[in-house]
Amino acid sequence: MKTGLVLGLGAAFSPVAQAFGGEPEKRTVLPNKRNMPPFELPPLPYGYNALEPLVDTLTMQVHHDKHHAAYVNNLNAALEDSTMKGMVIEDILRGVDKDTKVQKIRNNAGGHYNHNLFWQLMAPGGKPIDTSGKLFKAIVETFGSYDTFEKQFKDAAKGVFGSGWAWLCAGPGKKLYISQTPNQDNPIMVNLVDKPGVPLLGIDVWEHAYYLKHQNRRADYADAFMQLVNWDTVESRFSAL
Ligand code: MN3
Repeated sequence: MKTGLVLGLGAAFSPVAQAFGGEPEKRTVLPNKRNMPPFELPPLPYGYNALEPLVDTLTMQVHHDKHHAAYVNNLNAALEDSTMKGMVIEDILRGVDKDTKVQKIRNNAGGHYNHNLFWQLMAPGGKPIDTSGKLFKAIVETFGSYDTFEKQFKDAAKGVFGSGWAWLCAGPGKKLYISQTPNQDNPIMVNLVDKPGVPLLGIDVWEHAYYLKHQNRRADYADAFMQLVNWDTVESRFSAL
């Protein structure tokens, strides 16, 4: 596994790799089996009902067991006849582009990576940001205040047209920025996004993430999500860069 990571993440040419720096094994975003092929559906890090009442049990069951599972299965199937077979997930994400021949890999690799991250970005009751930590300092430096950041992040979530994600990312030099991606694209897809970077925090704004509870009220869901954020995860991702 270690060899694979070193080989896979030694792509010093990409802005994402540059943003990581440090020891090769530290460059991976999620250093564990779920990033290595064949890809597997990770268990939720908490119970289906653990995020109630902000995110309901049925939504979590369907979202994880059906939607995320489908991305994993479809990704493994799409890789069967691909030169990308055997790559770690980050390299697949860096490799996809607009070519329709990699459309299925693009959609499902993004779907797997994004959801794998998404589950870890929430915790029952949320875990508050450490106001004495480096991430908080960087947020205040970049956005002026934490509240301004949160407003801009929620505005980005509300502003995604159709299905997609809003992100807090770190670009080269660990510079923070907020972005949006359509469908299951993400900021690691250097051939597809204007500003590539490392996703630190991401909100899934596909209707499957919130419609049963919040119906058309995406803003309510974004408010709920912010109460559930596991800032320990976000901080550790930022620290690892
Ligand atoms: Mn989803």
